[in-house]
Amino acid sequence: MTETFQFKLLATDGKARRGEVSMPRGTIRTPAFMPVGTVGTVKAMYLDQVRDLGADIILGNTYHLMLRPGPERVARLGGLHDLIRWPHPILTDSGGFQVMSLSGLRKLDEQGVTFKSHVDGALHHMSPERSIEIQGLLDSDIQMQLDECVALPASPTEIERAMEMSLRWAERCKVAFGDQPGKAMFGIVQGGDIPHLRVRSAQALAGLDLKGYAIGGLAVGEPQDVMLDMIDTTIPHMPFEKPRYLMGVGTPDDMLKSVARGIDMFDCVMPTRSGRHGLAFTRRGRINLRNARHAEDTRPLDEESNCPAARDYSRAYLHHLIRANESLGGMLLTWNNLSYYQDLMAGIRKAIEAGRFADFMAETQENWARGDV
Ligand code: PRF
Repeated sequence: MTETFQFKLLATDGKARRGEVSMPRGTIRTPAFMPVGTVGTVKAMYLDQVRDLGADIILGNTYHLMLRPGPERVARLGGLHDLIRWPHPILTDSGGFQVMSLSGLRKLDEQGVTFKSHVDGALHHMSPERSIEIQGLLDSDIQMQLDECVALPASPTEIERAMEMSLRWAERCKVAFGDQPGKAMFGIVQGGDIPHLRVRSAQALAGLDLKGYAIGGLAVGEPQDVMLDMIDTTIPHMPFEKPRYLMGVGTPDDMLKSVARGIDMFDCVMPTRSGRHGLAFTRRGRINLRNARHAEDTRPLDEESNCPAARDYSRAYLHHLIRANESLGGMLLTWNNLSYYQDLMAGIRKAIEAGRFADFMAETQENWARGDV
């Protein structure tokens, strides 16, 4: 823990990095996976459990929290950390991406976005300055610039327009954020699947000297190899001594391949959302507990796991709970999945420290391929 926001690189192994992001509320061991706590809850989990699994930071969403319960109310209630009982670091996404995916978007221009709430249909406006103001009211430790993320495929003109506007919004967010030594505002590289636009975006953001940088606009409909190519194109133009965050990614395989390319931080709804839908991530790959073949399988998901959800409950029972739509089914599978994701990141960190990340990656992938029989 430190008074100021800092990033320290502890070890590298090829392009993979082992580091620490420190701030007054705590230290994030990187590579890190941030569980998604959209509306102030990591769905189906107690935050004590999330902490016990090894999470150093969780993510919250400006868009959801501005609609409900509202940022001014959160501030009156003592800030997001106190409200949800998570005293450790919180990163908030800025809202642009969620406006795009969830609301009836009404208007997007240089000023910001006007959108219709998915909760009650009311019209709201969010500018880059208001996004930062909201993230401040939430008392978020790592705040994201407002950006425009274009779903792929998209036309080069559209991708370029959105990327250039996101750059101008980054400057406005930087001014709005000002000087807050214990906190950080990250810029977001956009540019779709067009290499020279990615380079332009990364270089211009690097010139703003922000405390960290994200890669956005990926995992939005393109194949994995396109995503990995864009990461390869972008990273050489991102500052080496700042944390790099790949937004909304991903599967365990996406994360291994991205760490291999120099990514430090991830967030994704996959372990939580797919857990509630009956999908389990394990050392031996994915298991869909809805499938009838599990109906009388007395084995646990993984007898070697430290997580009770993985170790102590039969697949037959998990299958029954999921089929019967019982909340315990989603709770147990979310617990299993977040445990798997955090264990994977811990394994990655250890492997980088030991200089054996490539071997760790190959072994992990072999185990997935071997399957669970
Ligand atoms: N921008 C923001 N949040 C995001 C994304 C983005 O491009 C993505 C893309 N995968 C996920 N979350 N602000």
